[in-house]
Amino acid sequence: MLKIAIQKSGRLYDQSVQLLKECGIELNNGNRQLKVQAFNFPAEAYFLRDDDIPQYVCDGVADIGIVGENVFFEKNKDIQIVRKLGFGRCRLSIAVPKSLKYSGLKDLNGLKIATSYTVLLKKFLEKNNLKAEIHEISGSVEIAPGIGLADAICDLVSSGSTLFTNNLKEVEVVLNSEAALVANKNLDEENTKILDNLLLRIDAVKAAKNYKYIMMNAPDHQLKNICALLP
Ligand code: PRT
Ligand code: ZN
Repeated sequence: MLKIAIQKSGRLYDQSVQLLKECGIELNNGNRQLKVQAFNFPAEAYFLRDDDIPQYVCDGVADIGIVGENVFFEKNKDIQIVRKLGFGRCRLSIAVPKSLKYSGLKDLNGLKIATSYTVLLKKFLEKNNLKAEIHEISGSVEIAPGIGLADAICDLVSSGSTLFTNNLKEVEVVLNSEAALVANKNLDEENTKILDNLLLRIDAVKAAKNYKYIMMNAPDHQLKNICALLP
């Protein structure tokens, strides 16, 4: 029985459950239980906070899980990414007040940067030989400069509208991220087989989506050529 950890609510929940469904794995989580047995696949899902998933997978409480790469790299546990999943795309970026003149990385020296991603920010600063102060906060990072708590922030960005409404501008990308399937490194033989089966299904779902995308976007005159290439 493969134990799969999924975010219990939030941005990754819907697409995680949808992906499993497309793989033929139905979870009836109508009552939002913590643990749900799949109908038609030897798996059960655990619904957890995304931040806890790397630890649970590392400890073997869950065998695999779906988390953002941002969480995977920040938590830095001894687990592995076995597939990137193509949803939940965002970037971890440094942003400064719009009014601040920014001409390059060296302008970050001496700034106080608010973030929940202290591990990733520290690595980025070290890699670029920068001396900035990291101020850890757990939520509403984007308001930190406006209330005088910090000079800059390092937070997740997708559309950019949160930065815009808080009078901030994105100046450096620390990490590009998407949802990923992570796995314990010591699965037993039975669970390795079940995971291999799941990966085959995920790859088939992805291939079908790519194919549909090509078919929908190809100009008519090219469709004939594409069809000729199909098995
Ligand atoms: O309760 P739990 O701890 O499980 O959830 P959470 O509140 O920590 O996470 P959640 O549900 O907000 O995000 C889960 C994952 O979705 C993240 O770890 C990322 O991998 C991914 N993701 C993708 C995002 C975003 N896009 C995103 N835009 N996570 C957060 N945001 C936030 C960001 O922090 C900022 O506040 O959205 C705001 C910016 O969005 P834009 O569109 O205004 O730029
Ligand atoms: Zn979280």
